[in-house]
Amino acid sequence: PGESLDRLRSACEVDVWPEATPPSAETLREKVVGCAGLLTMLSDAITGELMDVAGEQLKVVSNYAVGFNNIDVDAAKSRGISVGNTPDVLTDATADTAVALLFAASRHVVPAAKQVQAGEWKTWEPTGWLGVEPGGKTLGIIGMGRIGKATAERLVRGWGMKLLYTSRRDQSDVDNELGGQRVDLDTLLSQSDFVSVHVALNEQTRNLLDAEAIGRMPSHAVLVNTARGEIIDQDALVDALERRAIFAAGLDVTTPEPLPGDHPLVKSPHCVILPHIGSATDQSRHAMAEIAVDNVLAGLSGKPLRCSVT
Ligand code: 8YV
Repeated sequence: PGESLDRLRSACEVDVWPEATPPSAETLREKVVGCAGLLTMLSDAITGELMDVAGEQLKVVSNYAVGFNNIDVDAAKSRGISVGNTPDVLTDATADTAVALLFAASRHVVPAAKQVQAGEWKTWEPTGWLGVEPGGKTLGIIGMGRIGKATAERLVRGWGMKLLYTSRRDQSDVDNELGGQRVDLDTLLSQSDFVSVHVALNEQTRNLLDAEAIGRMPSHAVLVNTARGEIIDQDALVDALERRAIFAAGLDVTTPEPLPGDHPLVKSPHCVILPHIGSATDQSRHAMAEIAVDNVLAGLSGKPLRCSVT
């Protein structure tokens, strides 16, 4: 957003990538040479090699996102480069998106609305567009971090859902405040009616939901992912949806992004896909930009970042 960019411009020389589509890896290599700071997005792969291509003056990489799986953080650390992200300010917007996807997928919102738009709605049908209801059912949250907890709060308080979750650590606040129960992934998948994914992408979570894991879900289950596409084995998801082995899926993230228009998930009437808009509110994106700029400016002056992951 413009104001944040103006603030950056008033403090340093800024070269902005002008196109909507991200630069190729080769263009990125050319662009980073001589930069002291990089303000990056998820689509920019910031490897150790790229840091070396940039040069020794590179002091900070500031990601315009809370996730930072596009950055080799260990390589940055070993080169004394600070890495920043934008947590907290997008928690509510992303949790809202998870809830929106859960309802959209559960109630056929997208194909039903498309039918109306196409002028194909002929009559009210007693058994047309039948969906599933979350009220009082079991919600499984995979990854009880900030966004997982905000999603659980909405659905437990608003819809009286029972809560199961996976987490690397004990979270007594979640158990006390939301009646949550920490379980292993297999238990969560087999006992939840609705599952929402909120883990960061790393080597432990890549393909966490593979064919075997998805196979544990009941056939009425709805799966939502606002985290990273790579956490779900997409071929296994296509197969499960085609066989109606789960009811529906709602995805804000896919592999790759964007998915080609003829991909079976895009074509599936049982899958709602959004173009990675989890944090896309005016409020969140402005707040994220402010943190990203603060992180660049702190890094350039050798100060601790406002939000650091190193
Ligand atoms: C960003 C996100 O908009 O913050 C994240 O991790 O996935 C989104 O909020 C996206 O990553 C663009 O960089």
